Amino acid sequence: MPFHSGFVSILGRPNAGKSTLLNALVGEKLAIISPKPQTTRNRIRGIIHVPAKRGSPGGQVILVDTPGVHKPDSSLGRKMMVEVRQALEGCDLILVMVDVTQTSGPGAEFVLDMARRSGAPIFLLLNKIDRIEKGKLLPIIDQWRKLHDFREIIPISALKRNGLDVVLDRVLEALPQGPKYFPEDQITDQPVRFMAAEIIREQVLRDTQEELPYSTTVVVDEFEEGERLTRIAATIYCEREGQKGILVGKGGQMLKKIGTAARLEIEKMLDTKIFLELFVKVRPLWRDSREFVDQLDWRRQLEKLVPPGKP
Ligand SMILES: Nc1nc2c(ncn2[C@@H]2O[C@H](COP(=O)(O)OP(=O)(O)O)[C@@H](O)[C@H]2O)c(=O)[nH]1
Ligand SMILES: [Mg+2]
Repeated sequence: MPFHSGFVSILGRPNAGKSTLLNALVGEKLAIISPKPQTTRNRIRGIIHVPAKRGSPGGQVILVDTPGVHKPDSSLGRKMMVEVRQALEGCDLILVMVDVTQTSGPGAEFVLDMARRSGAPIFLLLNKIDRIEKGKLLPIIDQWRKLHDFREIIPISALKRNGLDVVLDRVLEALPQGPKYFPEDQITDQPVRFMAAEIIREQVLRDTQEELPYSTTVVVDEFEEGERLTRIAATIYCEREGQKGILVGKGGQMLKKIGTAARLEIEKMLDTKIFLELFVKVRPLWRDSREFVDQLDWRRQLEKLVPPGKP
């Protein structure tokens, strides 16, 4: 078998387990995870280098995690859906992922329609099988089979890492012959400063409830790599004074808790000591500001630093 490679987009409703699958297949934490819907806001590439085996030169899978498919009601939501569509453009294969503990409704059909329109072959991944009895799986498979003639239907548990070898094998088989798109030491295209911002946001998601997780975003303002220490200054934006009060907490306790947990995670990721400074700012209705939401896009931030076409 010659070297196979290509772009594979994971598509599904919020909370299906898409980011968990990306992290499990790449073997590194590239995307933040939470039980709260709309945790992922950008498309995230993870690169899987499949080593050569006897008789096969291996391959490369560029897996693209996407925000959950939903009806947007803000500029942020619309931007997230643009990210989803961009991930589908020109991809070689789509993994439609569903949570088998949820009943499939119009939302699921909408996801399937989006996948169909892209024209790429579609796998169906039935996720979270660790949460249902074995006997319940067959009827679910039958029900989906009626909706579309999937190239493959694979039951998995992204969390328990069940069925993932099968997914990777089948994905590689389905991909065309192709080049090594990325060098072997690269596992993502995300800049580390964006990953640091995401790790801070993950802590915010963990420690806050109700509207706050959805009303916050994190921007890394400074990222200075020193010999012994990397200094990071970041701002957590929220929409109202009351939210700022919660994020800072009594005597600054909440912010300290978020900062400490985030620092430890970033230290693990970068394998260096971190000095992390966190600020909280109120920016009313930022989710409805197209300009602000556009500024958050790290791909755009990079374009500003390096104009397209320039090395
Ligand atoms: N029980 C179980 N939970 C899972 C599985 N995969 C993901 N989850 C959980 O589902 C929630 C959403 O996961 P996430 O990957 O963020 O979903 P996404 O919104 O599709 O990216 C998290 O709490 C995960 O731990 C699975 O296979 N089994
Ligand atoms: Mg996600």
